[in-house]
Parts: sequence; C-alpha cells; structure tokens
Amino acid sequence: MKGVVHEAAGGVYRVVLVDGVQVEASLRGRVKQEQRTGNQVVIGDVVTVDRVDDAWTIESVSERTAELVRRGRGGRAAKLVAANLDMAFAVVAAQAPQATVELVDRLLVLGESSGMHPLLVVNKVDLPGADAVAAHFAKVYEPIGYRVLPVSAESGEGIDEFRTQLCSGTSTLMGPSGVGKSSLLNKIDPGLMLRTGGLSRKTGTGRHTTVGSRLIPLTCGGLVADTPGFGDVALWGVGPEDIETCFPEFAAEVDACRFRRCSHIHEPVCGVRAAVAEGRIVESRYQSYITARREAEDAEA
Ligand SMILES: Nc1nc2c(ncn2[C@@H]2O[C@H](COP(=O)(O)OP(=O)(O)OP(=O)(O)O)[C@@H](O)[C@H]2O)c(=O)[nH]1
Ligand SMILES: [Mg+2]
Ligand SMILES: [Zn+2]
Repeated sequence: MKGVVHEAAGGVYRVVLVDGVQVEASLRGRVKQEQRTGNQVVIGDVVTVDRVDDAWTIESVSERTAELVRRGRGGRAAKLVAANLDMAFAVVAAQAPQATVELVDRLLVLGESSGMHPLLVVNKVDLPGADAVAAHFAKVYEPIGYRVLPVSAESGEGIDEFRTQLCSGTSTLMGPSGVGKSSLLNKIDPGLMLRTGGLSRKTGTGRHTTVGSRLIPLTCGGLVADTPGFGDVALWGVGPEDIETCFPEFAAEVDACRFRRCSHIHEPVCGVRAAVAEGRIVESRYQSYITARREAEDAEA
C-alpha cells in the first residue's frame, strides 16, 4: 500500500496511507541497506508499506521530485531533510532580529538548490522600523522574480494571503530560530498550538529539542514541514559551477561572458560583472554569489 512519510525519528516512520490511516513502520532490510549508503528515508517520501506479522515495514521508496538538503552540524556530512516539497518559504524577521540581505540570499539559494523557487516571507512587520526593511526587500527581490510577503503573526497582517499560499501543497518554512515560523503557523491554524519563544525548544546543550522532522497537516489541507536546525543553513551538494543557477537574474547576462564556464569572478569580459557595474544586478546579490560559490568550492575540496 502507498503512503507518505509524515514523521521520522529514531528509525520509526509514521506513514499516512492513501486511505488516511496512519501506521508506524520500520525499514525493510533492503531499504535499510540503501539507507546506509546515504539514501535516507525522510518526511515527504512516497513509500510502499507492507504488513508482515503484525508489523509494518517500508518496502520501497518512490523517486523524488525535490530534495531539501542541509549541512550536518559542525560541517559533518550532508543531511537530507525532506522530499517532494512543492514550495519553500524563506522566513525572516523585519526586526528582532532584523534580517540582512545576506541571510535572505542564503535562504533563497538553499531553496533554489533544492529545486524550489522560494517565496520570501517578512514577518514582524508590526514592529517599529519594519516597514522600511520590508520595502527594501521588495525593491531588491521582486524585480528578480521573488514574491515578497510582509506578514505579522502578532497583528495578523498578510496572514490570509500566506494561508492561501500554504494551503495549496506541501511546503517548508526555512529560516533561523526566532523569526516566528511557529508563531505564523499558530496564527494560520490556532489548533496547532506549536511551541514558540525559541528558548523552550532548546536544552542545556543548546540543541533543538525537536529531534525528528515532521509534516504538519493544516486544516485547509496543506502540509508544512517542521524541521529543526535551520539556524546553520549552509549549502551542500551544489557544485561551484551550479551556483549561478541559484541566482535567476544571472541567466540573462551570462551570454555576454567570453568563456563558457566563466566563474564571473576574475575573467575578462564577463556579462555578470558588466551587469553589476551597470546596475542590472544588485551588488549585494553579486557578493552573495561569490560567498556561495566559495562555500561550494570549500565543500568540494
Ligand atoms: N512583534 C512580533 N513578535 C513576533 C511575531 N512573530 C513571532 N514573534 C515573537 O518572536 C519570538 C520567536 O517566535 P517563534 O515562533 O518561536 O520563532 P521560530 O521561528 O519558530 O523559532 P524556532 O522554533 O526556534 O526556529 C516569540 O517571542 C514570538 O512571540 C510578530 O509577528 N511580531
Ligand atoms: Mg519554532
Ligand atoms: Zn561571467
């Protein structure tokens, strides 16, 4: 029988079957074998389960449409976080803590590199000074094709629009601790009663108390991934040459590069650098490109 993995923790997988029934399953030998080679079963995976001697086992995993990957803690191996997500939301705060374009770019690149075109959610617009920050983000990101949604979990501004977006598929909220991801979900669906405040989620060792990841069903029908540890988002699994594809506005400029595999950093006659000089590409975006590319090079080395 087919189903979707809604929760994964400690080798136990909660699978919601097509008929809505939930089962707890473990991995069958062959799938377990594949797991050891790095191909983990994660939330969002479409699996087939079978019942053998009263116990459910995952027999196979379907091919994925998208994979959200993040770097393991302390630079350890890449960790697959979720599969088959339709949408990614980059969530930042306009104030407390005030987001920077560097953070926004990092989240957008993470989404793009995972095969999703993220939407930028700017929370806490109820706070003083927040409007200017949200307006600046709209000016930088909307012309290059990112929707910017100013919202407030406190005042309710923008929440209806955000709910509409979230309810149309399976999505993930990417963003550092404290920006209000859980608060936003509680505002959208008060029945969720997710813990907020940041501190309560941490133990004495400073690690998130949420160990596993799960998909939260919204009353409107959407599913949203609640994944711990997006404070240390870093790229992994993207080669240096592919970083430029995570910057959509570069595509129109690369034809003017003299070299086909131009890094857009030091080569003479570079369309991207010309576009920066002529103001078609925002300087901070170009700086983020260099940072992301260097990181990808370091990861490869
Ligand atoms: N003023 C204001 N404060 C907010 C808003 N949204 C959330 N907060 C506050 O910001 C803090 C962090 O909110 P959380 O929802 O816990 O943040 P989070 O992104 O889920 O954080 P982690 O779970 O640690 O990743 C809480 O003290 C919230 O009350 C908002 O729209 N306006
Ligand atoms: Mg939270
Ligand atoms: Zn170039």
